[in-house]
Amino acid sequence: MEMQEQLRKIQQEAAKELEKIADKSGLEEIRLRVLGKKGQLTQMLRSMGQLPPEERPQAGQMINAVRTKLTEQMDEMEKKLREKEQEKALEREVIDITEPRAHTAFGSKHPLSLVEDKLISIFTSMGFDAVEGPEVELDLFNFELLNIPKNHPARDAQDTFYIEDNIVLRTQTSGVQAHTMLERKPPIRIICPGRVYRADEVDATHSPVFHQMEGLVIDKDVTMADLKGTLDIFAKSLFGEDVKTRFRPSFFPFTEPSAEVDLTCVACHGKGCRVCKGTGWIEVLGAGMVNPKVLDMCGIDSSVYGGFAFGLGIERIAMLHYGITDMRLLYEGDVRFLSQFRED
Ligand code: 2U9
Repeated sequence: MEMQEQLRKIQQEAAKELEKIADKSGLEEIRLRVLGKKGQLTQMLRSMGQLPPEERPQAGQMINAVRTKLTEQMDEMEKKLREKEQEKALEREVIDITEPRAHTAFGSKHPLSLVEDKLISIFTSMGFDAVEGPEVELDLFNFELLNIPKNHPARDAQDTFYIEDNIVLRTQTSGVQAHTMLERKPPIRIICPGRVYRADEVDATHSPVFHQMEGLVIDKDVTMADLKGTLDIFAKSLFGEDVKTRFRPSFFPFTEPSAEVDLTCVACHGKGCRVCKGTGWIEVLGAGMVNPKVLDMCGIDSSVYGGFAFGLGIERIAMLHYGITDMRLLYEGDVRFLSQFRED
């Protein structure tokens, strides 16, 4: 077969095959068969030696022209294949931003933590420091320094969990205030939130473990009006501007005089309802002027300094605030209950 004819055939066949190939490996196969070391064109170049010398340059030119043309076509095809592959990859990786996301369960703060945070925020904004202390406490700090004498019923094992003869699970956070008075000089303005323990049976309003926040202010010239004013601001910040406070005489060993502090009912605003048992008032705090005996025992000169103290149960505030009627819900960890308190 004449060389020209042969070249034309190689080119035509290669072009035809190129149109049909689907991927890179197909392309490489043709490249190898036509342009490779043992390929058709390479072999033709080699066999040029058999031609008469005068025909060789022209033959070489013709072969190289075909080679150039085929190389171009193959490169072109390679480019097309690469583009196609990229398109396919983009299609595969496309993200449907309208697709609903997988369900994610978000956690939420416990209602007691939410209330404790709120109480801390109200009092720190009035200049109080939040202070914490040990839950396992010496008799000295839990009772003695608070003027709760040896024969007092609160000390009874019926009411208090004893670890040893003179070590208890604290029944109130007051020990933290006693520690602070022995460590710091007045003026002292602190709140002490935390877990406390009492030997109570579990029911809708009692738990052997609950949470308290107590407050203490020690300075010169502190009066009961300061106590009343502080608790007024507290009550309004917590439950709203229209809330009023009412003091009723009471008794605590660590304060004298002492008072039980009522707020106008959060549910009926004082009209009378089931929550306040028709009275329009709900008992929320205990409070009083710090007993001078307590001041002196805690290293503060009661002839120079005076102060007030108060205490509240965090569970009680949480139940009033959220309308929870059974305290046990606060300890059961049921997510159906807890997830209602998401704040976002
Ligand atoms: C020191 C001096 C005085 C803390 C106070 C109360 C009144 C009070 C109760 C409220 C409900 C405890 O959670 S509750 O059961 N607390 O009524 N607590 S005055 O007085 C102190 C504390 C420490 C050194």
